[in-house]
Amino acid sequence: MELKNDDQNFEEFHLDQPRGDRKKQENLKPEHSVQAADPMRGKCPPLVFYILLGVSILLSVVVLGTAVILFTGVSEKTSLSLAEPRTNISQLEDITQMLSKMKMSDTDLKMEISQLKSTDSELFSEMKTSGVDFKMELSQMKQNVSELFSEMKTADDDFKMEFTQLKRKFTEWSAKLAAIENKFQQQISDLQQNDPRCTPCATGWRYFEGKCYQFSESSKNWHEANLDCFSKQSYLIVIRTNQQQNFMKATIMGQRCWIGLNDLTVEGQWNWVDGTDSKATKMFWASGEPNNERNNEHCVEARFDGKWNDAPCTFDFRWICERPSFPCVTN
Ligand code: MMA
Ligand code: CA
Repeated sequence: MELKNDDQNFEEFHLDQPRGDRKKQENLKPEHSVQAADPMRGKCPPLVFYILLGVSILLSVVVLGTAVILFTGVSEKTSLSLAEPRTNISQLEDITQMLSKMKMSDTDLKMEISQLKSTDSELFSEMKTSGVDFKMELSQMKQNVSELFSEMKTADDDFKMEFTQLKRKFTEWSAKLAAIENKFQQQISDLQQNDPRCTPCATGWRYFEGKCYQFSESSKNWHEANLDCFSKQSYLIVIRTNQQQNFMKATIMGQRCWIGLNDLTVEGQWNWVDGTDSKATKMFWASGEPNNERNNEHCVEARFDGKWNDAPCTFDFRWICERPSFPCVTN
């Protein structure tokens, strides 16, 4: 801003002086002005003067040249060296900044490491403590489990003993209850039979202990007699109790009569027609029977005295059919 181009400078410089002075100055000749001002004019020989002038001019030129050379060299040098430090300084500043930053981050890192270390040690200590606690708890639990097992074993033994006792008691009580039930049922049946409004058996059938019986009027072989009963939704009499045996004996009144027992399937294995297990019921064999005379006696008769005898199935005897009684129907 302050600097102006050469033309302007020139203008400003010459505007200070009036135009006339400038003309006068331009017209001035250096020789005339020097000659006029020099008091030594005429005293010194002109050759020496010119030599001195030449030498001084030469010296001035040399000095000026040297100065110019030096100045340009210095300025070049300074311009070069001035630019470099600037970049160097900025680089240095950058590096310093980076270093400071690095220092800071290093401090931060150190702090973080120290924190991590302390956290780690805390964690380790905690883990150690909880490990010890865990071990203790585990040991306690093991002990508890073993105690529980032992208790359970004792309880199991006790339970087994109690269960066995209970089973025995149950069997006893079941038998007693069955006996009571039987007696009770019999009493009901008897009551029902005595009740004129109750008809537990169809006409022509006799009621006895919950069942209906029909004594045949004719005689047939065992198979025909068996079929006759089946046709009447009944079966040949099955004798399970003393009462039934006595009832049967009283019914037949000394006549030979087929009952529902045979060993037709396997010799010596006596089967009741309704599937009742013959080994579980009392048998009323006559003395010396069954003898399977002539290897041909597989059906059972009640003799005149009611006792049982194995006889040939082809014999014709009277027979007794048996069937469950109807529930009591009152009008
Ligand atoms: C006799 C006796 C029985 C046999 C019958 C056959 C009367 O009893 O020997 O064992 O089954 O005869 O009728
Ligand atoms: Ca016989």
